[in-house]
Amino acid sequence: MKSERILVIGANGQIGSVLVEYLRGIYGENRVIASDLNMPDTKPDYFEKLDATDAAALSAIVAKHKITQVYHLAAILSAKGEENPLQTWYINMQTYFNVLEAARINGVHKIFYPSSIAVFGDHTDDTAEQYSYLDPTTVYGISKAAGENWSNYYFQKYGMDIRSLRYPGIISHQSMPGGGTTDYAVDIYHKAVNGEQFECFLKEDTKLPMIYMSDAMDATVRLMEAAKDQINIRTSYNLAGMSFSPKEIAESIRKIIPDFKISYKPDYRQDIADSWPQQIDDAPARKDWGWRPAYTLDKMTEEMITELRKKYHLVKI
Ligand code: NAD
Ligand code: AKB
Repeated sequence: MKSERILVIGANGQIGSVLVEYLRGIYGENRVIASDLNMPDTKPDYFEKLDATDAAALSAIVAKHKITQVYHLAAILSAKGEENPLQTWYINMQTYFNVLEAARINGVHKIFYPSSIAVFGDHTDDTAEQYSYLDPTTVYGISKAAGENWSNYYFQKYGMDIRSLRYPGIISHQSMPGGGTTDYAVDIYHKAVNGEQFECFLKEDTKLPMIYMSDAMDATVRLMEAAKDQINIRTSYNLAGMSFSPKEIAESIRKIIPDFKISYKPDYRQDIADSWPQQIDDAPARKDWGWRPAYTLDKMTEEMITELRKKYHLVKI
């Protein structure tokens, strides 16, 4: 485990910025190379500036650092993706093809590919099973469904050890989301701790699958560290944390901030949310590699508010 050399692509994003630190805590600082389009202002060590649509540049970084595992996070998410569908398709697919080929050519041992609940569409029931029909309505969802199938193809054809999760909306205090339909569930906490009213772009009863960042990190590394014979799904595993509506998250916040106010002004993201399932059945992940989430909505709310109050210097630490 300690001899791994890991490349995280899209490391400046909501998940990447947390995942890099999480992986460094396990494998060691110098064994996790972060990369993204731009160097962060802090100019960190072990960072490579990379546009992952550039196949040669990506392959050179993999070879230079003798990379053994790649976590490929770079993508344009559901809401932002609809602004320029063809560009979204190009970025999401070309970067993944470049990762698959760089890994195949350079003998990378393992790849992590994040999929999403966005692969489900109008013909999925309220609860999405592992093998529910995939008819995504966004270009983002179409690219994720295609990516899942390419993962399985490279596993079948070349025996490459590619592992994947269908993440629900991820909620974090460490980082901000980057253009998804579930982003409201992070923004709402920032408004609440700052004593501001929140205007939600989804209707009050729109229930969606979500997960706390800490659970998402646990699931990701648990999947990547599982023995090869425990991995029976090579497209992508359903992953569930919790499910709630804007009204329910507001109620959870009011248990700590009683005068918190929310109003509703649905926009184009409502149609995207309506096409997604309300809940995820993740039985295969639980059975194959022992997945169990630790956070409920109220437990997450408590931690989000505590951590954001520290961040905004609203409490003495
Ligand atoms: P994000 O938008 O916050 O971050 C994506 C990062 O990718 C950004 O830092 C961006 O600069 C980088 N990037 C974009 N194009 C790139 C390119 N050509 N080359 C290199 N880097 C590039 O996204 P996130 O929320 O951190 O999501 C990470 C992955 O997890 C994505 O694939 C996303 O689809 C998936 N996912 C996220 C969620 C969620 O709720 N955050 C849920 C399901 C799946
Ligand atoms: C989005 O809303 O696009 C993402 C996701 C669920 O994939 N958070």
